[in-house]
Amino acid sequence: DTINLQEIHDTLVAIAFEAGRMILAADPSDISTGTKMNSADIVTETDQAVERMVSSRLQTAYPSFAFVGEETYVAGTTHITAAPTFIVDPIDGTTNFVHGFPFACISLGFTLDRVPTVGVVYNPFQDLLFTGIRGGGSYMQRNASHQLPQFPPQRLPLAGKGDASRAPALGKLSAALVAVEWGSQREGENFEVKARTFRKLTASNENGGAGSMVHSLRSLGSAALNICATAAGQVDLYWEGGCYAWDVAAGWCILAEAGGRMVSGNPGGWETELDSRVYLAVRGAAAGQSEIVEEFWGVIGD
Ligand code: LIP
Repeated sequence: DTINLQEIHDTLVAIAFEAGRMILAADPSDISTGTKMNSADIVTETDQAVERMVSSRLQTAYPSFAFVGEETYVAGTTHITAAPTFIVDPIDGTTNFVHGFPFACISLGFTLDRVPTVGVVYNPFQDLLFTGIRGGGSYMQRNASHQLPQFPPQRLPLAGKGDASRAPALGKLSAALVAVEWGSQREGENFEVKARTFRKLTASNENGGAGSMVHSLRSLGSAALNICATAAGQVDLYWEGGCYAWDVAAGWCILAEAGGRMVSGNPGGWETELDSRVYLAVRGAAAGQSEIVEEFWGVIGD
């Protein structure tokens, strides 16, 4: 059987809009059912309800495909294989959702041979949709669920941010806007590396700091939206150590189709895997961006 990627894309977009309606209808003030690792690692009943809806829709539409979801993942037991697989984060940005900070999304990825092949990321608070199909480009659409003719999908990267088919110039690290996240891991060496890296990226060179002094750091609170912002060219880089495949699978396809690249957040990892946990997303065609990536790896490695 040949797999119809456009049909999968359309199915995922319809599911994303349904999930968006559930997320907007939920009351974030009284839905916290508990935490996972610590008080910064939050899960809500809405995360679980959205994942149940998504998995039942996908099970009906594509009964033979595998499904990996954040809320039903079992460490050590759930594996991403070469099979056609949906990789789903029902709410990426749960902390934002709980606080009513309007940056949260549903992230729906589809992989073939472990390669991100379709990606749909939808922020219902902004009605903002990002989509990508491998080989077919990636797009951003405003007022997406209303399908207003004055808001057609815009090809990524956005105008003025390069051309996905060429290698657009991306300056030095010191001219970059960089997305980072604190994540939910708040102790030990993992925390120290984050704190040290953020400091080195922002410290002024003039005062004897070892930093590259980027333009600034941004933490949107959603890995998937950070990757989409990188694909659009709204930020130049996004670094995080501690994500899972469901945080990145959809965005990965969207970024690659915008001419960007996911590499390892650890120095030297030009080739990286969906479940490597430590990522650096880079906008622009990867071939032209080795300098800024090496510069960033230098900051981590110091
Ligand atoms: C979270 C991300 C957040 C990131 C965390 C985690 P959740 O996902 O969106 O930006 O820092 O590592 O992945 O728990 O909201 O789905």
